[in-house]
Amino acid sequence: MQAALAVMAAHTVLAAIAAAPVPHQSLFFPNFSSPSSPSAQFHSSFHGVALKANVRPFLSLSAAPKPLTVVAATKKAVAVLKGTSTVEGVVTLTQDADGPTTVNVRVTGLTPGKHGFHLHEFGDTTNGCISTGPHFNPNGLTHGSPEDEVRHAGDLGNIVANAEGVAEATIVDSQIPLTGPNSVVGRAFVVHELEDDLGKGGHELSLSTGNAGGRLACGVVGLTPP
Ligand SMILES: [Cu+2]
Ligand SMILES: [Zn+2]
Repeated sequence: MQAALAVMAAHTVLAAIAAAPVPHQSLFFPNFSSPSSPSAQFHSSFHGVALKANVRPFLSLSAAPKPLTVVAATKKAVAVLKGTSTVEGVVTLTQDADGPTTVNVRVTGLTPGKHGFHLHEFGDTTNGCISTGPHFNPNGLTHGSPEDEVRHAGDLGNIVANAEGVAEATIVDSQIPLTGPNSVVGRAFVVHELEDDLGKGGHELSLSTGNAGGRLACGVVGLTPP
């Protein structure tokens, strides 16, 4: 047991040293090549006391700064919407720290009027937009409007196309973060054929999809440079 721990510790030190090479590096290699049978050579070349003294500073130095950097940064992401029709678009997402996410949408090729616009659960388009699954719904609620308490996180309501078939919108929403357990990075936007009834249409699909009809175009959310 002690031997196993010592080997693990040696690995940690080795990993840390690989990132910031020091003259002692060569001392470790004979042990690294046979980690399952720690040899006498290991103990004679490197004492337990010395290991402890080295491991702790390395761990605390390499672990602490990372989360701070990630939390403080502005996150940006993009989704390029494509489908089997002429409908296409670009959606950009920006989130400062843990504030709301701002979503800028431009979709072209639509019929004039309202079209349901959602974040669906999966970033999978292997079978077209259908494989993006249902609306992103981490809290297990029913379909609603973006303003409702009871809604899917992915419910972003409708975008409205003008007479030229172009829909442009800026949406600010707190339920579609770019970090954390409910991050939408890797999920997909879908623009629909019909208007989303926001859960209030009385159709059998109102409380699951808003009865928004077919999926015209979709795109997976991916991180972009800040
Ligand atoms: Cu949808
Ligand atoms: Zn929904």
